Parts: sequence; structure tokens; C-alpha cells
Amino acid sequence: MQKQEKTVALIGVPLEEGSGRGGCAMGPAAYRIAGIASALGELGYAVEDRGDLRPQPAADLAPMDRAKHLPVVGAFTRAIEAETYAAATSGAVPILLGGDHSLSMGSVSGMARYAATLDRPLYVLWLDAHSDFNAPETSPSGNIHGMPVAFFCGKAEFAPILPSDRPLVDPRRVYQVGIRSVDEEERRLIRENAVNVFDMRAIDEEGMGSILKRILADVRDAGGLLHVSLDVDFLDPDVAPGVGTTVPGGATFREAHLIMELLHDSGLVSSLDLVELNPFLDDRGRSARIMVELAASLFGKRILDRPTRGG
Ligand SMILES: [Mn+2]
Repeated sequence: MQKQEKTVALIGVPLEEGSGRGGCAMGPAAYRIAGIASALGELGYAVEDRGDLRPQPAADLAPMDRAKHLPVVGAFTRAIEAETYAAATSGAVPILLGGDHSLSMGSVSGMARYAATLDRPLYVLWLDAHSDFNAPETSPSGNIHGMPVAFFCGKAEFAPILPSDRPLVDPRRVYQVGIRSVDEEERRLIRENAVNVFDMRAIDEEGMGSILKRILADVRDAGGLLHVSLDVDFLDPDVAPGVGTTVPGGATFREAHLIMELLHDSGLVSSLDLVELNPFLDDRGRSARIMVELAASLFGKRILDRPTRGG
């Protein structure tokens, strides 16, 4: 399919209850103000903005101390799963405008359901300072934004949020890049479940380009779909300060753009989360603009226009 015919579907997720602090609910508005729709439109995509999801808290999900705001996060998860699946089924590339990282419980589960209808495996590229592989029993904070990976892999079934027989993601098809803060129990779970982790040391030693090319080769060889989940804290705090969970030593502006360009070149990306932007903590919209630039890069924008084959 020609790029010009492709549709991207923007799905706003004003969810902050998974993060333990206020601010992420303003994320979708910040992305729109930073011009995400026009940035993608200028690249030749049809942009369909599906607005913001606003579900009522789920009455059937009892509150849990170790999974804070479960009725709210659970309701969002169901709505996000359905909307992501519907957008993908319509032929669009869903882009989730978060919202804290608990939204990926829904987006990745929706894409897993979509991939299952195609009989293709779903791979996940998790660009984050954290592994987000906690469960209520292991989480030091009880904030659900630290649990989405365990959830969509079926390793954190702490509440009947989605059907237990839903398509799951094989943790061996999860690739985490940029990791530099993992809780003790979480470290054990990641190893046990054989999640692929490329921490900042691996990036320093091996280089971002080489790591990405290996990951993309795995996805291509398996005929997989690739969901990309980009947490603002993947980036160094000097690059993007607008996030509540900054960890020093993150990816540089250039490393992040290289990833996005390689992802675009691969043609494998089926869906994207932009998460954890907290406009309340941002420096005059800087982080929102950088996230929009990275999304544009992933969808084909070049910082330097190289001559392209047949271009
Ligand atoms: Mn995260």
C-alpha cells in the first residue's frame, strides 16, 4: 500500500490515575496543541482524530490497595482495547495520545486481538526507563503504570479487567530498550519470562542502530506486527523534562530519532503509544513538541533530506 493512502487514527487517553500524580490527563491536549495532526498530515497520511475516551469508572471492579484507582484504570483499559482494535481493523494505524503508561494494557491487548485475527504474532518495542513488569504483589508503589507489560503478557491477572482467554503477548516478543531503573522483584520476573532487555549500557556498548536492526530482523523474520510504546522518560531529562518519573542517563535526541527513522524504514510498525507526557511538569511545551517530532520521524519525516531511491 502506498504511504499516501494510509490512515492514522489518533486516540486521546486523558488517563493519569495509573501514575500516582496529576498532569498526564492533559497529555492529549498538549499533543494536539503541539500539532500532531498537521505533522502527520503533511507527511501524506489521512489523519482521523477519534477524540478522547472518557469512560465511567467500572462498577464491577472492586478497589484494590495494591493497584490504585483500579475502577478508573480498568474502565479505560476496556475502552482503549476496543477503540484500538476498531481503529486497526478499519485499516488505520492507531496512535494513542496518553495518558500514563497504564494505557498500554488496553492498546497492546487490542493490537494482540487484531494480530490474532490476522494469524500473525505481535511484537512490542518498549522504549522506556522502566520495565513496567510489576504486579500488585511486587510493585513498591501500587501504581498501575508500572504493570502494563506484565498485564498484556498475562502475568498480572489481578482483576477481571479483560477476558482471561484474550490473546496475550509472548514476553519473548517484548523488546525493552533504554531501561535504567528496575525494581528488585521485577528484575527476577523479567529474567524468568525471558523479556528482551537492552539497557543503557547495551546501547552505549553496542549502539542504538545495531540493536534496533537486530530487533527489526526478528520481527520481519516472524512475519510479525510491531507495536511501539514510547514513554517520555525513555529520553534523557535534559531532552524531555515533562514527565513525572525522570531518570538521568536516558536516550539522546539523536538516538531517539535514529530509532524512529529505522522503524519507519522497516515498514513494520502497526501502532504507537505516546505516554507519560505531563504538561504540568513540562518546560513550555518542549517535551510535547519533541514527542510530536519523534512521531513524525517514525512516520517518515527526515531531519536531513537524503536523496532516496526512487524518491
Ligand atoms: Mn513506562
